[in-house]
Amino acid sequence: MMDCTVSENGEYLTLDDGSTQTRFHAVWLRDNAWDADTRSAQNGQRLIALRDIPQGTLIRSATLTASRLSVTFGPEEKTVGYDVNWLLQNAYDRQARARAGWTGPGIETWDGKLAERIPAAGFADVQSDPVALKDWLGQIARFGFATLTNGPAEELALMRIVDLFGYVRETNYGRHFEVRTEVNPTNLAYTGLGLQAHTDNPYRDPVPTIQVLYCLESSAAGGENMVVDGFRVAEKLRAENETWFDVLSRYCARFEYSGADGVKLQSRRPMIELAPDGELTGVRFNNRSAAAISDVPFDDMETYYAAYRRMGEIIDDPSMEVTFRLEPGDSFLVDNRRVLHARKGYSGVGKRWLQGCYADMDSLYSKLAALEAAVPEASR
Ligand code: NM2
Ligand code: OGA
Ligand code: ZN
Repeated sequence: MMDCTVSENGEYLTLDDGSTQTRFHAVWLRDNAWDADTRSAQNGQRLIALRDIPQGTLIRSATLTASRLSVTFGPEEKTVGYDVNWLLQNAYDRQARARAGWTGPGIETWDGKLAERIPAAGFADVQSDPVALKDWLGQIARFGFATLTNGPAEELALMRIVDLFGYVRETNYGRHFEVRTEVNPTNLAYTGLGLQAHTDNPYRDPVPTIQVLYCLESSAAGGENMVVDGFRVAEKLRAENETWFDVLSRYCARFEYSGADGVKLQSRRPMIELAPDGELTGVRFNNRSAAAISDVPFDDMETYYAAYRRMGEIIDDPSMEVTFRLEPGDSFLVDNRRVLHARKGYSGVGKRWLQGCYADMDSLYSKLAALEAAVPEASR
């Protein structure tokens, strides 16, 4: 039996299910009212601003009937109904996290052993089946990458992938770009060189949060792709040496690209990015585009370089990587804030040709959430 008590001064109330007490402040409850004067019935957007809620808002009374909580607020003398389950889902009565570098429950970090269960789907399935699409997007949210196989070996087929969940992020490289050996390459990606595992475009702010790479030809020897979980790399670095994790998250690195006429992209961001509450939100790592590091104080620079070196060693450790070879019609998508991608060098007879483009994770999460709401787990 759930029980509700209001604190003496009316500043908060407590829901008690017999084992857990969950407190909610008066101002928080009032701000999260869902009555027709507070929220638009058409689109759910909030109609009021905080200035419309009196400063000294308090709880006059609260009554619980089944899963409905009715709260009367003063000085407005306004009564609002709440779904208790909604309140518990949005509860915040917990201790602040002590340790930087945490990830939420929706994230599963991985190493090379993920090779046994590479997140994957078939091109035709995600195009035609919303459940298959939901599962594929869900794997990207959880693991930060997934492959998609057996698509058409047709130019611009990668756009049909982006169309499933979002929008292309156009850049100086175009709406899409051709990844193949060129005579005067404006980027080392457009050569047969191997590329160390990296995140793309760290010199951009914000970075594109998705990259899609789609294979059209792969008859040349070599050119396999590898992916590495940058979040697992950060966790490993932190476990080995907390100071190293700290310098890479506290100080900004710098990145730069000016390989084409009229382009001079520059950014100042840490290699390990944390939210203000310590959540691990991103990794930027790209040897080709790292600029002079000039934001680390002299006294910390040696430690910074030791940390940077070790981060690179962890990234290069074969036990951290998942390797696959794209055949024409195969593709993969990475969360470019998290998962690093690499390729082996290729040469000799035959050709290798990929098309790539950027997009963003916000619309992918949105599509995933909408599909989850439309195709509930239980109905599968
Ligand atoms: N390309 C493939 O971030 C990078 O510079 C990697 C990006 C040229 C769009 C290559
Ligand atoms: C890139 C890149 C990898 C590949 O274009 O950003 O990393 O497989 N390419 O060619
Ligand atoms: Zn790349």
